[in-house]
Parts: sequence; C-alpha cells; structure tokens
Amino acid sequence: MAAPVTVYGPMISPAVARVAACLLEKDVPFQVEPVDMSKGEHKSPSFLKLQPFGQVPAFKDSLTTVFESRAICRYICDQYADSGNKTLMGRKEDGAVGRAAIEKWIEAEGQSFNPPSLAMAFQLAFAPFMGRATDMAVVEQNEAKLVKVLDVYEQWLGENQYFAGDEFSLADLVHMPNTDLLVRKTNKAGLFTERKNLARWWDEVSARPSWKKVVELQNATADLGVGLQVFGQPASTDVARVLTCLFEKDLEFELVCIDTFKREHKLPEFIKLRDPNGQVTFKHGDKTIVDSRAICRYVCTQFPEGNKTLYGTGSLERASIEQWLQAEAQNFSPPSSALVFHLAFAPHLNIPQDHAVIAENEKKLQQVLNVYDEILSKNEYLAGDEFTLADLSHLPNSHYIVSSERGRKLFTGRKNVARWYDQISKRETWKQVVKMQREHPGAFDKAST
Ligand SMILES: N[C@@H](CCC(=O)N[C@@H](CS)C(=O)NCC(=O)O)C(=O)O
Repeated sequence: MAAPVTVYGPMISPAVARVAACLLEKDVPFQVEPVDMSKGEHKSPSFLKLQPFGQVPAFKDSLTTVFESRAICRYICDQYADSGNKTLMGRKEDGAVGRAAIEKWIEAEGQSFNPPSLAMAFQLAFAPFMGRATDMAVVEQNEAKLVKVLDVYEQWLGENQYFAGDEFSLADLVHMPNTDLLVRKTNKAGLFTERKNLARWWDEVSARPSWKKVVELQNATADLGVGLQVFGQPASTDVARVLTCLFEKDLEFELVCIDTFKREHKLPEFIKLRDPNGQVTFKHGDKTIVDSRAICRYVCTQFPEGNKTLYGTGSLERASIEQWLQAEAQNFSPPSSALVFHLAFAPHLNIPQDHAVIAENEKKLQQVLNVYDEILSKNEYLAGDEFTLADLSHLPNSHYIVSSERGRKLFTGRKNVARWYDQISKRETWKQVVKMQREHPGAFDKAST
C-alpha cells in the first residue's frame, strides 16, 4: 500500500479540510505539512511544483502528487479502495450507475454550491481575520445564489437520506467544509438549520467521527482564533459597549460587520428604542448571547485575564458594580438612547429632529445626571475608586450625546460628571473603539452617500 501520505496546507482552508475528511473516512494515515499562506508560501517555486496554481491543498503519496481537492478525494477513494469506508465512491456492484449518482452531486457541489458558499465564507469568516472589511454586497449577491441551490438541495434531501441515496458518500463529504464554515463561523447558519431536510442531513453528516476529527484538527491549529465573534457595526452603541469590554479584557476576537442600516425603516431599532436585544450578537464557540450588557458580564466572568477589576473581585464590589450597571440600563439608557438618535443620528440621516422628544428626554436625563453628579462628588468612578463595567457601559451613549452641542452641556454643566466622562473617555480601549467607529461609519456612511 502506498504510504506515507502528505497533505499540504492549513486545516482551516475548506479545500484542505475536504481532503483530510476523505482520508479520515478512508482510514488512511496522513501528515499535514503546514503552508503559511500569510507569508505567500503557496506561491513559492517549490510549492508551485506540487500545485501549479499556487493554491492549497496539494497531495503527495509514494506514487504520485495530485492537486484540486475533489480530484484528490477521487484518487484517495480509488487508490485506497480497500481501506476504511469502502462505499464512499459507491458500491462495486452498482457499477457506473452508482458512481454517476455520486459524481453528479460532486459536480453540483463544485459548480453550483461552492462558488457562492465559499464567497460568503470568505467575506464573513476569513476577511475579518485578514484585517479586511466584510463586503456585504458580495455576501448578499452570493446569498441570493446560494439560496436557489439550497432550495434544490432541500427538496432532494426530503426524498433522499443522503445526496446519492441511502448511503453517505463523497457527494456529501465534498459539501461539508463550506457548510461547516457557514454554520459555525458566520451568522448564516440559518440557511441550513432553518431548512428541515438540510438541517437533518447536516446533523447526521457533521456527527460522523471523521468530521469531528477534522474540527478537532482545525481547533488544534486555531487558525481562526478561539472563536470569539462579534456581529454588528461598531457605530452601534451596543456593539461599542461589547468591543470596549473585549479590549479591556485584552481578548482577540473577530468582528463581523453586519449592515444593520440597510433598511432605513429599521433605523430606530439601531439605538434600541424598541428592540430589547439591541444590535449585537456575540459568539463564543457554541454559545450565542445577544444582549450587550449580558455579553460584558459573560466576558468578565469567563475570561479572568486583562483588566481584572472590571467586574469586581469580591461580592461587595460586584454588587456595587451591578447596581450601577442596572442604573445605566434602566435609568440612563432610555433617555440617553432617545437623545443619541435625535441629537446625533437624525441630523446625519436627514431625519427631522423631534424637539418635543428631545426636551422630554433631556429633562429625564438631567435628573439622572444630577444623581450621578452627587455620587461622583464622593467617588472617582461610579462604583468606587476603580474604573469598572459600570462606567464602561455608559461610554457609547455618552460619546454620541457629547458630540452635539446641546448634549455636551448636559455633561459639561455638571462638574463631577464632566470630570468623570473626561477620564473614562480618555481610556485607550475606548479610543480604539472610536477609531473603529470611524473606520466603519455604518449609518453615518449611509447618510453621506
Ligand atoms: N479548486 C481548488 C481550490 C483551492 C482553493 O481555492 N484554495 C484556496 C484556499 S481554500 C487558496 O489556496 N487560495 C489562495 C490563492 O488562490 O491564491 C481545490 O478545491 O483544491
């Protein structure tokens, strides 16, 4: 038997994962030769001898070298026919008809499924890690194409357990890497999980030991980090709150910029006037949390490193922080969110300012800030002499309010509040968020176009 087998490329590449999954199904031992794509190793003369287009994966055993992930999989099935899963490429007794039943879906995957699903996975899962902005227009165009393909799949999988009939085959396997990326690394899982038959199929195929091992190998090389993801626009106050907390905790994360401003009628939701969940989604591995303050609490309790006093160290401190976090959410946020919208956003969006709403909420916020001023005359920060989540939580709305002259007076007119805001807004972590807001202007961007 030909051995040893080498697969060249990073495991997080879906095409590399496809080959690894096939080798695992076929029980063929292999080694992975890392190719550092960030250093352009896939374009080096030695790699081009294995893969003339300079793409991963490449494959080598003692008999030959092969490139193109699907061609590699077919070769593995033929060359290692007697090993592992012997029906991956059909049963011998089913002959050409059985093979054709598999081949047609491998082609459908390569021609119809792969282009849009890979484009989406690239934009949503890879681009942020490469320091590139997600191009939502590309995502939308490809989603429209993918939906049509998935509608066909949904119907087919309603009548067939697997793509080629009753047995798991290479036809299923080739679809798995891109599906896995979209389900686990983006907010587009619903494309699969909300289609009954596709969801059933995905549950079954992704539970196979071979695929679990691929995921394990991907996690071990951790190419896409530990799996902290924030979905939303930094310009959103909820997103800004979460980003500041992640920076304070010195955590690496992936930001997936979702364009929540697309439909203008949804704009008021942006500042959370009605939507209790706000505009941010946070993922940590399999966990998903949607409330910005709940996310901050989770991050602080889950990750002890970074700013260690952000959420207090004892129960008394924690209680004190909690009472101000509640005050922010219950008393400060409603009037300040209304003012953020009418004072900071409406002028940029050519929406008429509602002066009655401004006056009403200004009055409410004045009362809240009077209490704050009193407290801040005794304490440096809201919960004592240390900057905590309680202060942090106030930053996003305060920032937008002080950006207007009328709003600024609410802060500068109160000596202790002014001193406090000046201090907390100078934190490096917050400056980083403001910089991100400038780079991803969101609604402000739409307003200027
Ligand atoms: N059709 C090829 C596609 C391989 C491919 O797109 N590889 C990507 C990584 S997933 C790559 O190497 N991209 C770098 C480049 O094209 O320069 C296959 O299935 O092997």
